[in-house]
Amino acid sequence: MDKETLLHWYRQMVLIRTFEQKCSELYQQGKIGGFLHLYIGQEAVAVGSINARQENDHLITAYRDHAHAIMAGTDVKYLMAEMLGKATGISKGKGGSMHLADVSKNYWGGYGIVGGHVPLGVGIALAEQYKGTDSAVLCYMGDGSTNIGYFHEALNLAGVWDLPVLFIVENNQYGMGTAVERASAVKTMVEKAAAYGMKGKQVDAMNVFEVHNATQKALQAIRKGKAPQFLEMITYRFEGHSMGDPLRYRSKEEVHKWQENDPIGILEKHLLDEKEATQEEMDQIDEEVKQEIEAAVQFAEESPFPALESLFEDVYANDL
Ligand SMILES: Cc1ncc(C[n+]2csc(CCOP(=O)(O)OP(=O)(O)O)c2C)c(N)n1
Ligand SMILES: [Mg+2]
Repeated sequence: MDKETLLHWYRQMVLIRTFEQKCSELYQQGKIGGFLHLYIGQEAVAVGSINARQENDHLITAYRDHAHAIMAGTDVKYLMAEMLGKATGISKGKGGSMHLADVSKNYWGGYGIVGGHVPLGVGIALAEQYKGTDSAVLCYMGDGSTNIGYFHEALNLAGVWDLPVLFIVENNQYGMGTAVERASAVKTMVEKAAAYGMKGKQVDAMNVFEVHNATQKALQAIRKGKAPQFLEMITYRFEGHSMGDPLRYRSKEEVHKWQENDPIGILEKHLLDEKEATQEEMDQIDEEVKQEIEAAVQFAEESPFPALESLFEDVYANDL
């Protein structure tokens, strides 16, 4: 992998984290309302997997959706404006944190009902199969959604019809404050794929290279007609479920253990050890990203709120 690509990945990971740290600050200032679910700690999943997609592949996810939007290629200024509920936001200020979507980039959003988007991902895959394209769907979800009926119905249908969909479970060890083993009858999420005739793999998802490699292979298999596929990304969220989560359900030692494997730290160490980049080059990227985020905040703050008359616009789609 060339230096340019590696530094590009580094920039993407830092952009996601800096965006979210800024959102946390703006939330505490009361400038972002509603719920805010941070992705900090899970960056290697979105960066590694979405860098393995073809441009005509689709993305769909749950409410922890900022990173996927950034990786889809949406300008952070439209995302920041959406966070602040402004009319210039990517969902015209009416979606907010949980409903980022950019169909021009094949990014179908951001859904708040746990597991509710999984059948939608399968539906998009059915449309592509029907049209005879080589597009696949990368359908992301949390570990908690694998205990929901939608998940099982959607996987079954995808299995029956051999649909081009890659199910990506981001196992961050918790669904709200409930540890995975307290909510799931089987220990690993990947076991659930077997019930629907699907190949699956567990991935060390603190390592962006592992994620990229596994996703690339799974997408290749899908395009060769061995659809669908399933990946369980083993990861961790460093912050609470949403804002104001006192985190009483996990120990400091546990958090510390995972933080030692910070996905950005792992990439940084790789770049330094392999002499792919210098600390100065990475510091320079950090600074550029900081400025990009500041400019996005300024754009968002200066933008107007949606007009009252726009309340009933975009409620139904007339034609797509
Ligand atoms: C159908 C449904 N049930 C319950 C909720 C409340 N809820 C919101 S997030 C969440 C936890 C989901 O955990 P997981 O799927 O692991 O995703 P994570 O938050 O860890 O990314 C729950 C139970 C909901 N939004 N939708
Ligand atoms: Mg979870």
